[in-house]
Amino acid sequence: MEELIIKAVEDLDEDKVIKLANEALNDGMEPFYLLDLIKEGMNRVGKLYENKQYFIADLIMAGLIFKEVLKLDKMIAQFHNNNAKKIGKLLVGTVKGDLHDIGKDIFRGMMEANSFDVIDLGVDVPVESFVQGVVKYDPDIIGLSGVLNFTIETMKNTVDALRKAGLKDNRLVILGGNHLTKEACEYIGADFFTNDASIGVKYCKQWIKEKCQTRGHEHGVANLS
Ligand code: B12
Repeated sequence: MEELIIKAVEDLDEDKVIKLANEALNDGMEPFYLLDLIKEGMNRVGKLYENKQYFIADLIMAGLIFKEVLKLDKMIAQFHNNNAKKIGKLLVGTVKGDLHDIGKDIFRGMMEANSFDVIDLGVDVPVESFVQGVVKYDPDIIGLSGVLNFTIETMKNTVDALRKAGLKDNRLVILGGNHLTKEACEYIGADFFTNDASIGVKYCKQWIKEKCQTRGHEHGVANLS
């Protein structure tokens, strides 16, 4: 089943992907495991694009297929959270010049499902908008998403601007994107990076827990297990 799903994404066969995804979810496959399989299919699409066997229209199609999977009932239910008590606030966006939003949306959905209040600035977000967003919403965590290589510079500019404006202290800056490395994260000056949204969520929950404990208040700590 796993390989069939990955192959259907690679072949950009939307009907087959949706059919197999529904079957897998009904058979009890973990929704986030299904997303990992779709992501693997997207990686193959990316490789075919690099090798000039696929074109930009194929990347667009791959993006559309992923978004359809995210709309499946069982997937939406996974991102749904009835818990009114919020444990922290995230400001997230895809940095300037980059229009890829699927990874950001997955991270956002997982954070919402884990009781975070989320402000999503969208894609192609200029440095100034992140700075203004932090002033306006006072988030605990700032999430920068990007998959294109040059976003390392844009992310660095964003973190530099936050520091310059005195807005970085006591906030976590977390980066997400396939191209990121430990070296890139250090260069950018962020606190953490990942190419796996669920690892990012775990890190944020732990960070918030420690922040709450250090400050000695009970804000949402009970929900953090
Ligand atoms: C679909 C797609 C598109 C779609 C995007 C649709 C959309 N709405 O997002 C469209 C058609 C718009 C597109 C355009 C382009 N694309 Co494109 N695209 C892809 C593709 C196939 C899949 C991307 C994707 O959604 N992956 C699935 C998600 C789930 O993975 P992800 O983004 O990494 O996110 C995960 C983690 O990184 C993390 N995460 C993500 N964000 C965040 C944020 C935080 C805070 C945290 C904690 C975690 C986190 O969580 C996610 C889930 O685990 C990739 C191939 C690939 N290997 O990924 C190429 C790829 C990213 N694209 C590429 C290129 C070159 C382009 C174009 C420049 C092509 C062109 N010539 O025009 C344009 C750029 C447009 C622009 N300015 O942004 C290259 C990038 C190379 C590079 N590293 O610089 C890739 C790698 C293809 C390739 N192998 O060449 N693309």
